[in-house]
Amino acid sequence: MNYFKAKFFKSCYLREQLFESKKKEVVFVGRSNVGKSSIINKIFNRKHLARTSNVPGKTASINFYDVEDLYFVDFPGYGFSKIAKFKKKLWENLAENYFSSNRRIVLAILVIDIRRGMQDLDFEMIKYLVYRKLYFIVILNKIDKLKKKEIEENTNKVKTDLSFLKNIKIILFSTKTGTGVEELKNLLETFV
Ligand SMILES: Nc1nc2c(ncn2[C@@H]2O[C@H](COP(=O)(O)OP(=O)(O)OP(=O)(O)O)[C@@H](O)[C@H]2O)c(=O)[nH]1
Ligand SMILES: [Mg+2]
Repeated sequence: MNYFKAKFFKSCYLREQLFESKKKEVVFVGRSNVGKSSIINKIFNRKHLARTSNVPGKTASINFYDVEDLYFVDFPGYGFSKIAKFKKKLWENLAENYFSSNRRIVLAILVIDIRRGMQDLDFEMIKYLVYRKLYFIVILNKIDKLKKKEIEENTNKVKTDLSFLKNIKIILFSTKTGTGVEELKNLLETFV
């Protein structure tokens, strides 16, 4: 895939803005602040194409990026505090509409912060992806933040947590050091 050709396509805040698409889609989901948008930028080798921030909840819309025959779909993060219950509802509505519309979702990428591991909402997300019969992988991001031994321990914990799934693919990743980028790009090529 020629990532030089990656460009922003559309932002959808409301279900009415979702459009019919014939293209294959790769969708990034996960808690707020785990690094979904940063990973997309890393793949594209562009610093600021996808919006990132230190403030959780930066991505408020579903953002579509166009790369040749694929859309990369950057989801808003979940895991908002109780104060923002309305945001949770908004997220669920938009997500439900996205996933239940007739789209060619070839791959879902669940991003986890390796320091925090699998949280309740991540399990809910997985249940939902299974229910939707979507093929998905897990990225353990921010491995630059941990020592080698901690990476091993936390990875094993996630593997145990996910042992109910058969052959789930897990990629260790860091947008800071570039670990995992080639592995992810190689995988993406198989979906073109
Ligand atoms: N150390 C480190 N920081 C990272 C890594 N990836 C992302 N970050 C930082 O984590 C913060 C959140 O990154 P985003 O890419 O905005 O996260 P997001 O998952 O898109 O967040 P939402 O849009 O709120 O759901 C930013 O400050 C990034 O610089 C990583 O691999 N290592
Ligand atoms: Mg984001």
